[in-house]
Amino acid sequence: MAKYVISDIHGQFDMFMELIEKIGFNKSDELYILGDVVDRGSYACKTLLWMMEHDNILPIVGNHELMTLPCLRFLTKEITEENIKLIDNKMVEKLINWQLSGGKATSDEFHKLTKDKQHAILEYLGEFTAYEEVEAGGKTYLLIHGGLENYEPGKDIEDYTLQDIVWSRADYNTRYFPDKIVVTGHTPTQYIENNPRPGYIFRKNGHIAIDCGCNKRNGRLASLCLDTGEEFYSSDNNESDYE
Ligand SMILES: [Mn+2]
Repeated sequence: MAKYVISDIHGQFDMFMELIEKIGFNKSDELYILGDVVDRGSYACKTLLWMMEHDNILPIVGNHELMTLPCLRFLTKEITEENIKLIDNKMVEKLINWQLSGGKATSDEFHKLTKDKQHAILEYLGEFTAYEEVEAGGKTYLLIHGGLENYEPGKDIEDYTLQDIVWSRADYNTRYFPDKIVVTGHTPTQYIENNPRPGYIFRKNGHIAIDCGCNKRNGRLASLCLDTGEEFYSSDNNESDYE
């Protein structure tokens, strides 16, 4: 039995399946998904439906889930007088932001599904947790999507807001906890300054960054085994960049 992490799948179902095979994922393993399953790529719903069938997959929320869930909930409402009143500026702004962030792919796929599957996906997205803390290979790992905005040494993880955890960028120059390694997605390692291996897993100062930019041309999806530190990669993305 082993514990694995994967982050920022962004609708790349084939890369996800490739990694699942590479790590030999089975029933006794645990796989933590660090958010941003949805948007940009074409198969976010297919990925979510596959994840839902495995109760040893533990999803953590990313900023794209935070954008997607209220929009999909809104778009599945019937057009009634009461629901039309919900179309205020805030809702319109949410829909626009989501569309600008690659939401169209998710929305298009979602609306081809049966009502039952749509309902199951909305429910599942609502169950993603803010963070997970796990022990593996004699180490303690804190798994979050983004970073720790408003960081203070000794501050308990419970005292950060969801916005702090999900939307901010990790500060790789700051060791957040003396006794814990923080594993994050959200920032493709291609964008980390002075990274000697852009597009591959990055480790520094008690940080491990695992988003290897699978939606980018020449990017890939990564998985890390927390027990052994072994890295696994999908094949490279040969399609055009998604930004
Ligand atoms: Mn993100």
